[in-house]
Amino acid sequence: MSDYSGQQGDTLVLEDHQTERELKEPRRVRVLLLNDDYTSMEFVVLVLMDIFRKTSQEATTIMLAVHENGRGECGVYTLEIAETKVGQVHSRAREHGFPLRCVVEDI
Ligand code: TYC
Repeated sequence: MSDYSGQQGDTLVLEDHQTERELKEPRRVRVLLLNDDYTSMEFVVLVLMDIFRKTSQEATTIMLAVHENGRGECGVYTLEIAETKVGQVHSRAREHGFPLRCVVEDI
């Protein structure tokens, strides 16, 4: 939260609780998929293709990495887009009765 506190010539004056960087560039975060024992591999590949716009090959590689390592990166997005994608993954998984989890992580 920050207040825009004025303009002095061409200089934008900020309250000290918001940095200039935050005003210029939205916060970017990493979206991770987490492994579990119940979600089917086929479903994870479809999620990666539909929600994260991966090709079939990319999706398969990411799914296998998550299966092996416990977690894996789906992409880097603005916080708002990342949170939307996490919600889409969880809705889709629950519709199909899978416990698939997806989280946002600071870069
Ligand atoms: N471990 C799952 C299985 O063996 C597959 C899986 C991969 C599940 C990635 C979740 O994010 C995941 N069916």
